[in-house]
Amino acid sequence: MTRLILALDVTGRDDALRIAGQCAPHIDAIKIGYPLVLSSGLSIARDLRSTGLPLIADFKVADIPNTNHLIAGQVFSCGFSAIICHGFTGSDSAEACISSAHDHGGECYIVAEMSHPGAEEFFHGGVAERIAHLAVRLGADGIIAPATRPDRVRLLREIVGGKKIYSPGVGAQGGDAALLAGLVDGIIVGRQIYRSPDPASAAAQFAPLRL
Ligand code: OMP
Repeated sequence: MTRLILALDVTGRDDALRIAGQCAPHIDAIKIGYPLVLSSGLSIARDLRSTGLPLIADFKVADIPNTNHLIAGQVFSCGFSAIICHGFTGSDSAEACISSAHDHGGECYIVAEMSHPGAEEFFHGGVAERIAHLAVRLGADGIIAPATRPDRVRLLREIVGGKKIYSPGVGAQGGDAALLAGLVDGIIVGRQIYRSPDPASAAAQFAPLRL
């Protein structure tokens, strides 16, 4: 089964709650980050908990260990079940997020390679592979890897083995969900769903992946 994670990057509380409510039967988790939290406040996380779905905090945390620890503590005290952090900051910073997540009974995902074209400038040449190894070594719950480059996901899968891979970049960024089926544990989809005139139907189109 490949999970469907809705990237709820809208910038209004009402839109967020409406779209989340409509999509809830067709998705497995909701990911929120700066666009929604900066526009609506962190309390939106509490409101979204009424969907009953796991909430993933995508703040791509990338600071010194102490600051990472403080950020992760706030995230988990708001009821999130997982946090996404960067790995390029090094093992001590990543470890601060992982240990905070686990102390709160949550999960931590490390960005191994990003999905946009510019990601190739720094994540290629061995960096993504090193970050994936770091995620394994530190006991992260999984990695983020690009749906826009299934060949890279395949390579990173060899490194992380049975750890989870969540993959953004389907739809608006050009990634094809069918190429990820069986390869990743979840696809992260934003605009293709929340910009649709019928978000529930747009989410329901991914139903075959979730079987
Ligand atoms: P759409 O391109 O609208 O489907 O949204 C993709 C979502 O995944 C957005 O919330 C991005 O911030 C996020 N994302 C990426 O697109 N690429 C990455 O490499 C990593 C992420 C992420 O960590 O979720």
